[in-house]
Amino acid sequence: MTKVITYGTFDLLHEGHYRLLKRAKELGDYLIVGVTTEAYDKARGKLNVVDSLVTRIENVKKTGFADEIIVEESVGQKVNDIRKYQIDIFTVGSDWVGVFDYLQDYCRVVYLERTKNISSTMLREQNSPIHRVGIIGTGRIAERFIPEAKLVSGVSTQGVYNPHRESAERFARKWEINAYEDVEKFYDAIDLVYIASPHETHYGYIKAALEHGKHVLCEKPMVLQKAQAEELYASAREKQLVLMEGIKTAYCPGFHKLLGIACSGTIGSIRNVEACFTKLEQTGRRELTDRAYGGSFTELGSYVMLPVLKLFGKDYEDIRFDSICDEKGLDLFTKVSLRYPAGIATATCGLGVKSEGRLLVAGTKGYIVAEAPWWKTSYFEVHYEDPGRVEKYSETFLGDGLRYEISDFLSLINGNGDRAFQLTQGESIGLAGMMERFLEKRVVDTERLFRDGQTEV
Ligand code: C2G
Repeated sequence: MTKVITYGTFDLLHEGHYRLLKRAKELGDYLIVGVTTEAYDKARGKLNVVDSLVTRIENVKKTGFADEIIVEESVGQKVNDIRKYQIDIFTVGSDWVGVFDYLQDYCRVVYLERTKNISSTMLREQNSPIHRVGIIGTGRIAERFIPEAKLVSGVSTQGVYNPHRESAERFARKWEINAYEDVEKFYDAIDLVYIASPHETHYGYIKAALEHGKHVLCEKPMVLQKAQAEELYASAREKQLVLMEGIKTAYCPGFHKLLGIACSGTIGSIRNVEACFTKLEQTGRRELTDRAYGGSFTELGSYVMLPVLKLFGKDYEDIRFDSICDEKGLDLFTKVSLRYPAGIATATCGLGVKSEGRLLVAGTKGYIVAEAPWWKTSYFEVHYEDPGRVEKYSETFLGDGLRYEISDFLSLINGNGDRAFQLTQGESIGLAGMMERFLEKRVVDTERLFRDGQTEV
């Protein structure tokens, strides 16, 4: 008798799970299915699991393919189970290719092809359907999205759209999803859109996605003009769709904890915020070659402006941008100085100048400091006048962190979720306004640069 084992969460059971179990059963005579516990899913960083363990076991049972169902509680359990149940074949979907090769010392390992097309609801009684995601853009950020989305239960990446067929196909092959060059077919196959195309294309794509009735998660900077942001949010509201700007820091638990402490009065009234994020970029990259929309502020400004907007709001009295630019007029380093009625702030970012990346929030009783990479907030300290008194805070930041924003996006779509510290629409509009002011100034400065032959503006 050939004994087969497979494992999974099997949340909101869908065709992908069903087909996997069917083919797993066909590999042998006896199929054991391991269903993960809530605690194990939490430990491996899976968010948003909706169904209870009991419901998930029931759903696996209903498929009729499992001869035996066991519970998976920890990371090392697979080897023990394979020995204990004298397993011949371990199988799992091809989205895990390579990960379980180490089990080859104990049994045969078979990766079954992942199911690319799933419908939004498989079980009729299911209240929460699976949201099928379509990605627009095939660049580096889009690459990061897929493994992170896999760790958010309730979403399935269905396909990618890129008007350049070859890019779409290359990307789709790598991630085992569908490639679309026909935009209508793309929209027919999905429920929500993740936009990770070049900045200046966001506005057009968001508009079209909303017109097709899709919820939108768009990478920062969402748009580069205030009026565009206002128009898009109004359109989303009118169509009862969710439009969300993806600045990953804004959705991660450590940053929320930091904001909570800053707003609690522990450090008194906040008077100064300083945020810095620099990342030396290779020459030749779009960020340093795109004269119209590249540069450090469009690339990193959203991160450094985020704590300023969160702590002081969007109604500044004065804003000033100072940049160091390259010979093409692209900013390699930008410092934004803001004055508010009760405080001051500086937000600094760089692609061609390295500095100490830190977030400092100074108040009348103490200060909070988070060192780089504070934008993936996992640790910060609170200091007071007495140098011996230091409070230390840690929080998990899992993987690349996109899972938090995807999870929050789903919460918004499902009409729930704690919105205390996430990015608000008003802040997102405020950011678009800053991008607009910055780019207007840069155009003027660049013209002057070329007129005067200067390199610094
Ligand atoms: N699957 C699939 N096609 C999809 C979605 C999922 O073939 N469109 C497969 C997965 O590859 C996995 C199984 O269905 O083999 C269960 O998927 P999940 O419930 O998402 O569980 P997962 O996180 O993949 O658990 O120990 C846990 C296992 O290692 C994998």
